Amino acid sequence: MMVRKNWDIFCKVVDNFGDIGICWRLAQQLHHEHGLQIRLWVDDLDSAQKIIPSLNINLNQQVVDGIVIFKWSGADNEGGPDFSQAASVVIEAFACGLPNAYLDSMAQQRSKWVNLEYLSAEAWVDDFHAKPSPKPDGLIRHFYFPGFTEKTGGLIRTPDIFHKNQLLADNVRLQDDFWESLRLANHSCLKVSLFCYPFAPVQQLLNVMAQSVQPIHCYISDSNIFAQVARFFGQESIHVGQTLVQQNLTLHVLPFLSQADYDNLLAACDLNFVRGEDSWIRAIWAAKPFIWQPYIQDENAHMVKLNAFLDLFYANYDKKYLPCKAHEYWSTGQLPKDAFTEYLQHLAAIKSYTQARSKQLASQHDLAAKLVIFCNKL
Ligand code: TRH
Repeated sequence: MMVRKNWDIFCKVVDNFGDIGICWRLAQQLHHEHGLQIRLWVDDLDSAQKIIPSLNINLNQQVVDGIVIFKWSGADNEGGPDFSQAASVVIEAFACGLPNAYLDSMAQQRSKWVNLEYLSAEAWVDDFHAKPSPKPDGLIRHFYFPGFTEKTGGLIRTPDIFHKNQLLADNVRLQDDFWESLRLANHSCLKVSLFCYPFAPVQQLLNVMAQSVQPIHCYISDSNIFAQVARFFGQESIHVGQTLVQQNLTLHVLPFLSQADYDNLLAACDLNFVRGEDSWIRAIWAAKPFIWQPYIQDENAHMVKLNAFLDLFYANYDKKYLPCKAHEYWSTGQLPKDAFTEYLQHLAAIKSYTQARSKQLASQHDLAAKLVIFCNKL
């Protein structure tokens, strides 16, 4: 009988859904594609349940889709799970910290230790990726940086996702089925998905879309921008399932979608507003024009991250100023009508460029494959 290699992934939900969103994707890919036995340790099952709907938040240990999921408190072993059996490879997601009892066990088992960092397109990532940091007890913590160049740890991507998205984007019948699964018609008009942080100029965007010369349908999932959206439509609150209309804008309020359906939504729309880390990468694989809002950081570090990405992604686009301006406006809390209108006028060209650029990135080795090779070599 083949003995599966066992890996542990530790995840702390700092804020929102990106941390668990990425850890869950990675866990599934390592298990289903690379045949690894995965235990995923999560500190916040309530948030995790949004991403893993079948998760039972009352269980400290359970198996979902072949992944063993443990609840951990993030602190030490006091009345908590058994940390005495460290895995052969340990992924610490986003420097979440590991329990002392588990670190002791890692030292005894001589576990391989990888800290998975946040994604950035900044140039320094090439040099810092895969650097080791030896500890006095003999353990070595390795810094694994996802990234856009071959020198980094790659981008999280299952092998078929780019192709799957293209199929949906090119096939009206598949799109009809998708919209029908959401109990919506496949409207023949400009479709915009909107996922962003509450400090984005949501009302300005809705206003510009309402005044657009063409009909626009906008789709928002259950999220923390409901208050702004309600205010724009002159309502006290809005709820899932509602459709709201103002001038040329029709807005559909969707439930929080499964990760697979969120991928479908991005592939079925003409323009996607995304945020954080995971939806940003999904928008790249959807290969439709997108506007990314980075997670806000102290001292405007997120703007440095944003500009590094824009420089890298749109490096060869002759009208680079269009996506760059749109991103800058969106992340600095303003959206002049003229800038957005000009962006929309060039949407077809931006789409062609995005498709080619995304395809190129999808031809590189993905994060899970590179991570497995990296850990095997340690
Ligand atoms: O939720 P986020 O804001 O997460 C953020 C980022 O990861 C950020 O980098 C990190 O520092 C911070 O958390 C702590 O945005 P993100 O990364 O796009 O994650 C959202 C997840 O939710 C992603 O996996 C896609 C998923 N999603 C759905 O599954 N269904 C939906 O309907 C929507 C809107 C999102």
